[in-house]
Amino acid sequence: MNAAAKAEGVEVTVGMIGVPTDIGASDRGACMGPEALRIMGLNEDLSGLGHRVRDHGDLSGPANPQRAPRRGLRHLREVNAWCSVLRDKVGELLGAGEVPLILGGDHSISIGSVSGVAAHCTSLDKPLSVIWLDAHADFNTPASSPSGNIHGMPLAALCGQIELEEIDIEPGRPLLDPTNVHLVGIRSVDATEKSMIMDCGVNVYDMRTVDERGMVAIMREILEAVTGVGGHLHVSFDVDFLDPPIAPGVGTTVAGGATFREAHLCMELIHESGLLGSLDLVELNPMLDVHGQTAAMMVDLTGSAFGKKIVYRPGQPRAH
Ligand SMILES: [Mn+2]
Repeated sequence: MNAAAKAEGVEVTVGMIGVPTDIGASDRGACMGPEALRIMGLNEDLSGLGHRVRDHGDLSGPANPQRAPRRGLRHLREVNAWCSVLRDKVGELLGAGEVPLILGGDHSISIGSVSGVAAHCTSLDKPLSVIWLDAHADFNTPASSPSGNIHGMPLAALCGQIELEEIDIEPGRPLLDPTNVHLVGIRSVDATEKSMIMDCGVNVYDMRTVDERGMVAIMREILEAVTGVGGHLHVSFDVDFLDPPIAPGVGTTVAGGATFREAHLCMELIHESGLLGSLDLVELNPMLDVHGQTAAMMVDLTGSAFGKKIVYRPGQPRAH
């Protein structure tokens, strides 16, 4: 790393944590996501950008019993077990000054990662903003979800719409202020979710908005809002945010997602903001991937989020 980059202070210690589970999904296979990301060179790419990378290995938790939902929730006890261990681990890494990079795992694990970030922020009296990149709103509840799969519910849970006491989400006390949540790329939203996200005050940038205004304009607006709030930025990146032809390795593809360049722009702008404090990479399913292309895409996009650029422009932070 050169002195100029050091002066700009862009190098960070990235704390990688694997969460190998598909407990919250209907399709099996996301439990292999962390290993696919490692094999595709995530650690090497981030180290190559000048960052210090600590791979904390995989967390362990219950196996997938493949049971039917109970009271509208499938595998609640197992989801809670994974999420509580992840919550504690994320808190530990943030306490050590690392940028947690959470390798899922299906999206239910974000209940744990964001809970850990939220607890850390509460202890420091820091506000928390979240950018949620997804094809879906992930705002289902046990009453509205036809499947009971918890990977369709994490944002609702984090915004206090579901009582999951066992992972310390107290009824009526949301961990996330919905007005500090920015939901980008959605294009498949259930009827009850539509009213809930709007009533809750979540900032919604659906694909129609991305089409009309462009990724740059909306990301600048979001990052300006996050800057205004101050505090910590967590990004939760679901593979299905991406357009299926460039990212087939996910169980819940929806046509019309973010293109290769839109996704890279999104990550590059997040990096340039200097705000990124923690990142989830979720729902990569190597069983559904084609020659590892989705894993490679996620590794490449993570590089962009941590400072990889085509060329370096004057006045912008350089990673190395
Ligand atoms: Mn999701």
